[in-house]
Amino acid sequence: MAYKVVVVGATGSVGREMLNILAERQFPIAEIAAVASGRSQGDMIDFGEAGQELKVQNIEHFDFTGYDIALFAAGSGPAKIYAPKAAAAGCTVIDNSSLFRMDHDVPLIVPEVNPQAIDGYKRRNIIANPNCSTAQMVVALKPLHDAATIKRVVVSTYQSVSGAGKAGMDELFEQTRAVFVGDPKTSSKFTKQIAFNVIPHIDSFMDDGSTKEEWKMVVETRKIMAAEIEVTATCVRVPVFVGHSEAINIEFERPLSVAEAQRILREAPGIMLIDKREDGGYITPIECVGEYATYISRVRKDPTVPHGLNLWCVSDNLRKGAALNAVQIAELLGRRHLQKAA
Ligand code: 11C
Repeated sequence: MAYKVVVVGATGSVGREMLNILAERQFPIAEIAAVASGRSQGDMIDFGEAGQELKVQNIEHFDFTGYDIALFAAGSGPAKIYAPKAAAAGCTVIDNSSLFRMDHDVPLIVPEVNPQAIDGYKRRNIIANPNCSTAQMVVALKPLHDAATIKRVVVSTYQSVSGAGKAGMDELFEQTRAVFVGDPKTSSKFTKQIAFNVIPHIDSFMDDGSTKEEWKMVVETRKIMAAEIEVTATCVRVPVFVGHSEAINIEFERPLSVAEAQRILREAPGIMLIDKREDGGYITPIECVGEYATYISRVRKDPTVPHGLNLWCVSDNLRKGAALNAVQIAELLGRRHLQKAA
């Protein structure tokens, strides 16, 4: 069976990656449409290796009737208006924004972690894709949780500027150039200079002093994995173009040795363990760009609690953190549901 697929927000960084990944993974496509705001109407974007070009259509006039799957990467504003319209027209929405993630009748899916939860999609015909920093973390946590039950997670993130879109990448590039040539440095996307700096602030502030990015890591992890897990996060923007990194401290209910955790991670879906205790025997963000895997390094004991481990987790935030996960959800949807309906 092949599907009629729409990518909404097709001209943005994540939308383009969705198109790339659909082609790379040879997703069974009967027809594909690229949709974006009126500003991009008529633009041509590449699809696949065979030189196919898609003409961008205006979301305001797009009719979702007859399409099977819509991958939304347009942000919460357009998702609020157009996702329910698409869903009502019979097109299953996989939305990358934060808008629907915590709605109880919308499944929030990472296919390696909670594939069974996708069955609830029929209630609204909408499936939510998690925040990038949550997605890679739960891929790492899930197999360890199955082995020794996680009680508490303390995570510090090192998030690339591409999490803030093309404007974030442009700001890092421009500021870096300005530093070298002695031009004045301006910040508009980030609250402080990002070139040669780090900023402990992603998304808006909440009443308790945490940021929404930190809150998302807590509530999304609980929704995807287990409501009992305690999570506390500090999210930091770093001058890296692509690839989010996370230092994760995990406290378990039962003992789990470093060797056993490494064996479990080596065999777990979606994970590559690169963990040699020598110079360079670990992964850095620049090495994971364009890759599918979530990389784990630096697995070691935390001797300050009865059953604790520390690890380092890196992934391409535009891929596993967004576009790849969305396409994997589409594949799962096809396997579990759409073929049965055909
Ligand atoms: C960042 N994680 O790095 C954010 C981007 O809720 O989907 C994705 C925000 C979201 O800035």
